[in-house]
Amino acid sequence: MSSFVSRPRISPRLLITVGVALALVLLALLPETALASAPRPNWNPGPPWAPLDPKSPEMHMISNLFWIMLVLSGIVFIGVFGALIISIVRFSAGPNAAPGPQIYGNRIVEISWTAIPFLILIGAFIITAKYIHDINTSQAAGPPLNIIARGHQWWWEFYYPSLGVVTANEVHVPAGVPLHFHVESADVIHSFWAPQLQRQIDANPGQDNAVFVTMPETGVYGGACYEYCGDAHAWMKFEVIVQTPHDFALWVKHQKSPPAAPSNSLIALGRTVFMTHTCIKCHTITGVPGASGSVGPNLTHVGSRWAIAAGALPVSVPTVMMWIHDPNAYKPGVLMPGYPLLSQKDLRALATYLVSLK
Ligand code: HEC
Ligand SMILES: [Cu+2]
Repeated sequence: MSSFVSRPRISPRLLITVGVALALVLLALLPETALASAPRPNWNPGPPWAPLDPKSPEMHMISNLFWIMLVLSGIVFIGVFGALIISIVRFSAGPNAAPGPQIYGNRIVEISWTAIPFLILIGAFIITAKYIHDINTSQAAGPPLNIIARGHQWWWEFYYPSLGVVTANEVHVPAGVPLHFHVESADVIHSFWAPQLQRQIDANPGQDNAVFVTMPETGVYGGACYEYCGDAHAWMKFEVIVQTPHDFALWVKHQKSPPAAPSNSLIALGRTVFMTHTCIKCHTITGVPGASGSVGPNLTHVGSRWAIAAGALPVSVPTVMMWIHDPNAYKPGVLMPGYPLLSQKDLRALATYLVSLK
């Protein structure tokens, strides 16, 4: 007993370990605080329980399945722990009690505790299989709108083959129309998920993974990549913009039209700066000679988007300037080089031009 009492209350070793751990945590947070000073656009993937606040019939099924499983396992949990607690309270013997009767086997008990879990699991399996089948099959009538959602390190490309429209990090869809997302990848494995719309689905290179969904109402829903895919994985967000069919048709018409000619000399200078730098090797702008690269997002209407760089910065002249100057500062690991040697004048003209591409 005495050796126990004379022990120091807190060992120096413990203090050092805790100190080192705290220092490491603070160090790890440093780049976070540095990054947090950048302005970030609004992005709303719904509440943390978004899958339980479904906005599509498909997501409703998934959330129903969750509740069914929760109730089923809740009943089992309460049953097992109830029996356990009752047994402990009612049948506990005191320290000096005589040994209880020695019995071996009880056919009814053994058959029931094998059969009941078996039946519960078979039931759960059948319900799950039915729901999996239903959410992976188009439930809506009518021809679907096909949309290719291609993951890139670290942004999403959305391409509408039947409409000839391509955009990045935001996907416009008409309400009430069945959608068929073809989820693909240009490089590594990503995962496509808008929590209030449908299930998560892997984006694998060389594979066309289907997601079917019909959005009954208009609204804006956030989504992101949910499979770690490299440095900037956390900045791989997108928005789903559900519009009335009329608004959607207007959007499509606008996206298909080439951008307006530069309306002032600053914008004209910006266009020239764009054309005479390596930007055109990686980016496409319809109507700009030589600008047909596909390494980065299509910039034809970049000024109309909710954000640049998959949510890393909002769209404005100062933020686009910051981005071009040093993209890595706002999206570490990004696959676009910085242009620190551009003059302030050229940089401002370039950003003004890009933001004007509505
Ligand atoms: C080596 C290829 C490459 C070059 C060269 C390049 N970019 Fe990029 N750019 C990218 C990639 C890749 C992205 C996507 C970054 C991300 O979101 O992860 C991007 C993103 C952007 C974006 C954001 C677009 C959006 O919708 O998110 C803008 C604006 C942009 N680049 C402008 C430029 C300009 C201006 C130049 C020339 C001064 C340039 N880029 C040169 C590859 C390049
Ligand atoms: Cu990812």
